Amino acid sequence: MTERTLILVKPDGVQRGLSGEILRRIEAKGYTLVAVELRQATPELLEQHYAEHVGKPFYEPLVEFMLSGPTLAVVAEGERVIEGFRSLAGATDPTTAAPGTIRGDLGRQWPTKVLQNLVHGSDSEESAAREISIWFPGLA
Ligand code: IDP
Ligand code: MG
Repeated sequence: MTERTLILVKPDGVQRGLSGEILRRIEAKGYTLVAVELRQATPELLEQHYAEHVGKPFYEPLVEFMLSGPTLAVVAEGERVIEGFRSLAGATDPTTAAPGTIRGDLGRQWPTKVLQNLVHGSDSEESAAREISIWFPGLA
């Protein structure tokens, strides 16, 4: 099967009306949308999704931020899409993310404890399989 990744337009992106622009960039790059669904996250789902960050200083602010509004959950497909979407997204810190990337072009620092950086993308094949099964159990 062709590689798949889990992408989230986080609540800041949805609230700012950037869902369409972000989907446009994924499609313009040539990846295929397999699933797109507007969802309200729950604390239980986020604890699974962000398992690697539980206990870190930014974990509680991260969960609060991710609960602040709906998230657009996306599965995209294509050769090397995991690496390719991370490249489209740019670095974690939106202030220094390269121009041309989603975070670099559309994101900035806000006076919040957690970095609001518009998107999530799986970082490995293992994470992608795990995260797709969390957000879209029917696709796994
Ligand atoms: P990633 O989203 O680029 O993969 P991760 O290290 O997996 O970055 O962190 C998950 C999310 O937690 C980030 O996207 C960002 O919203 C937030 N975050 C990560 N590191 C920090 C930090 O040092 N301070 C505040 N928020 C952070
Ligand atoms: Mg990550």
